Amino acid sequence: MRRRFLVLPKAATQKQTKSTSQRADKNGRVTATAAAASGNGFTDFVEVEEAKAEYKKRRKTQLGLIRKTDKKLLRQMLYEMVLGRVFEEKSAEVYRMGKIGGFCHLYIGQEAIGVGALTALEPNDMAVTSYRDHVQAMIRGISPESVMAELYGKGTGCVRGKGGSMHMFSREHEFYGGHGIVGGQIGVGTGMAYAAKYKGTGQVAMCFFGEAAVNQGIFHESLNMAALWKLPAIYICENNVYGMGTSQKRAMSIASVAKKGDAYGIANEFVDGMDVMAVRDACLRAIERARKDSLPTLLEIRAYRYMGHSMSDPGNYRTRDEIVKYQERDPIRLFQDSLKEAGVFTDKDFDKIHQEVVEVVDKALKFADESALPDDSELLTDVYASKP
Ligand SMILES: Cc1ncc(C[n+]2csc(CCOP(=O)(O)OP(=O)(O)O)c2C)c(N)n1
Ligand SMILES: [Mg+2]
Repeated sequence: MRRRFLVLPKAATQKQTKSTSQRADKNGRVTATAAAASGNGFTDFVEVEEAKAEYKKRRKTQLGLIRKTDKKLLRQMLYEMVLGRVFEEKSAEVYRMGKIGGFCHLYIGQEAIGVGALTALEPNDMAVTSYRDHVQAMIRGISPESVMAELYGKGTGCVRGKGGSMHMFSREHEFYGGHGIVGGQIGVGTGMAYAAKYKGTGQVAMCFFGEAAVNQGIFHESLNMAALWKLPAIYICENNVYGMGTSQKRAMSIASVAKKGDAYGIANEFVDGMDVMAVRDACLRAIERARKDSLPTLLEIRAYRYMGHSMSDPGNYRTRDEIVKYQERDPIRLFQDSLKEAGVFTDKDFDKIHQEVVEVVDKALKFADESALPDDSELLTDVYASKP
């Protein structure tokens, strides 16, 4: 029953590795010429080795955090991570069978970010994210059934089948999408934080976006306003190394996203996104800063996107070796190893969680399969367009 959790996207078939070991200078800057000179591949195995060494150094702290955390919560965190992984694997399978239409962006490899961050929030706090949203929607409490049904475009989906993969949403769960315009949700998240402050609700707003969104104007305008107006906003950059087929190293002049917070006087941290406890810890600090002092935080959380950008990605911009290298630090495996070492759970507990998850995902698939498409009468409801 034990699973290896190491999926490879079918498309990533290049075997040859063109290792560039291209490094940023101490300001995180990679020059365009250095990038160009490094050839086709942007594989940076050095980054993985550095992350391993850094993880080793704070291993004790990490085990300490686990021992201090409630066992029920630890179980929930692992459950959510495994659920995210299996749910997305199954989504890929049924997508290939033609059951899901349109775009479909999977979260495999990034589970520790969503789980570490969203389980640190209170239920009435707010969250907003990009199109890579299925797993985060479930962590916020939207049921796997209604997320899968939404993927299928069925009337029982959380957006009644009208949003699909990129637009999960639930007012009840304070989950405000699911946005397809890169960076668009950074403005929405800033507005959510502004609303919380204006109304004095005590909520904080957590806003997720990819590293490619950081080059957009909206990121800079939002951070400026959040600092100026002291908004309870937590900006989480999920740095998964790629924006579609473009490596961050080819697209960003100063590679450190976290440091960009300095330009606006915003507290910032770089976080290991393969370590769910490190993510949670950093988020708890940011949440406290937002809640108590009404101040924003920028977190750059580094993980790695195992699958293609979306289900239609040919994947010819990276090698299989590169993916396998990053998978040496698989977030689920790291967490399980730590939980075992800290004496919290055993292999038997892991098997039980995995079994539960498989049953939940099977149930979600059955529910989506058996649900009806939206009724014809829904055709013109909630549609924001006017007659010509
Ligand atoms: C404004 C805008 N420009 C371009 C696109 C096309 N596009 C969709 S996803 C994407 C890459 C985004 O990468 P990143 O922000 O790193 O997020 P990730 O997909 O890695 O989660 C691009 C360029 C878009 N949807 N919106
Ligand atoms: Mg990205």
